[in-house]
Amino acid sequence: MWKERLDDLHLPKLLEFPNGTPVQSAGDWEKRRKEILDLLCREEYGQCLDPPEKVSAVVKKEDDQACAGKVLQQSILLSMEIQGKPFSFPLQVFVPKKVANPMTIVYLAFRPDAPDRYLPLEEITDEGFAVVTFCYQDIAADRDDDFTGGLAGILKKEGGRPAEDTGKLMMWAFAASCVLDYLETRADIDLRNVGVMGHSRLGKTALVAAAYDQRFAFCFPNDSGCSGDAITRGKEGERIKQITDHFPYWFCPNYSQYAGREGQMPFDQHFLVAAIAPRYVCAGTAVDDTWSDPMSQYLSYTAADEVYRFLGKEGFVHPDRMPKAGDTFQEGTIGFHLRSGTHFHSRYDWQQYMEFMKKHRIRGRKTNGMERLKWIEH
Ligand code: GTR
Repeated sequence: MWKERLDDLHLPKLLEFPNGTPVQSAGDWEKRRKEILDLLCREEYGQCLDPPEKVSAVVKKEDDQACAGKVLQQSILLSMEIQGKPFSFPLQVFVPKKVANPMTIVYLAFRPDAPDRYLPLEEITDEGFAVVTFCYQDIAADRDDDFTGGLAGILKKEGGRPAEDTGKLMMWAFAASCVLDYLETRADIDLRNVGVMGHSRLGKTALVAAAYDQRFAFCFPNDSGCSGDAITRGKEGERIKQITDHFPYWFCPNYSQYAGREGQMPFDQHFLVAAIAPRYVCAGTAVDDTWSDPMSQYLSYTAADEVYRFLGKEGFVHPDRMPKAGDTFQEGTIGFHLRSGTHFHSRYDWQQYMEFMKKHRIRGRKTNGMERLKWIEH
């Protein structure tokens, strides 16, 4: 049973300060949440970045007849200043014409192509969603380049990486927030209902983006697994040793010290999920994605649930058992599905996420120019 499995893991507590004082009010939780985000910066993802300066956007190409005339497509170059240095990256915007004020998905993409095997663009816009997408490689290369290019080059420190140095997952997440800065200047999308989505390493990134930026009302991590939504303690498949051996640059150098010492981590991945509360998160995984370990992913949502409930939300509504193929749980603030098949961002996953977003759409006046929340105060 899920409850016994969770108890056996002896996870670090979410609703308790390090000195043992319980979290008792919403104000306490805000403090605790900051502590959690700070901890995840120091131990796992590396320091987060301050909002950029001087953000500007130029429409480079526009086609108001995309997808058989149903969609407005724009290629945009987003420019900004980071630590006094210029940085820019391209993004693609797709707004369905048939819907006024569409809900919007910021999609972190492996490739600049749209559509793409993971991004069935026409189906998504036909469902009435706007899509804003950028290729993560345009932010910082996904390889061990000694932090020489893109945003990594700008942030590079002299004399090697400090223990809490910003990892690339955090850089990609930062870019998603910059996209949201830009979206706030547009009048044609529903800013109350913006979700951030990605698959696998970009599923991990989507979680980081939503945890640190409260303007994302929805988060959709697909097959995010190790160092994403899967509880690390007792995890099958990929573990910290493998992920930090292969992809040390995704994380801060501190993280690798926990390889083989998972039980000593002052956190686990339910901290990342809980930092999104009380906002919506809906995750997907696949039975044959044993590298991600669907059961450990599920456990993380069952563990984060207590924070949602503490904040007066429904949390994770699920049956009193471990999940099986074909399960979809969408009633609560936390959604989860387990499909058959392998590691992939499939049409089926997209359908579940769009269904969830429609079901939980936040109603009310469109708020343009919302305050940009700081990622974290040090
Ligand atoms: C794997 C990695 C996983 C996952 C995956 C992906 O090699 O070990 O954690 O991120 O890549 O992004 O496709």
